[in-house]
Amino acid sequence: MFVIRWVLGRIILLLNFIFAPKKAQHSAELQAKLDDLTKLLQLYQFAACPFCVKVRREIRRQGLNIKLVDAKLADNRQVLETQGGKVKVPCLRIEEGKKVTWLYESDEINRYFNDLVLSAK
Ligand SMILES: N[C@@H](CCC(=O)N[C@@H](CS)C(=O)NCC(=O)O)C(=O)O
Repeated sequence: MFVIRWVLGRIILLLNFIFAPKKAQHSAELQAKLDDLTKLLQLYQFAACPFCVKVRREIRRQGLNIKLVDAKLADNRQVLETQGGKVKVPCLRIEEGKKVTWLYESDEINRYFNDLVLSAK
């Protein structure tokens, strides 16, 4: 089972590499605005998880710079579990002032990024 999952994971990564979406090119002004809006966001993820790949592709498509956190690492995994509530990826950590929100579900995260880019334009 582990071997099958490992092989499938490598295939996903290879296909993602070959068919990488085009990264959006924004004006310097818009990019600076987006970088400011996203500087406190962190995406907890696994490299070869298909749902994480889906979100990373959207990040690239939207031309965003989001910090990726490897949830396979024990320390990060524990933070995700204790603060987010469950070990499920992708999960977006959103820090706004003193408030921290943990957003699960790839579709929700992609919608969040979409809305963020629209609001910055
Ligand atoms: N519906 C979720 C599916 C996420 C999902 O199943 N992620 C898997 C990794 S590919 C996971 O975190 N599994 C660990 C677990 O469920 O404990 C999404 O679209 O984000």
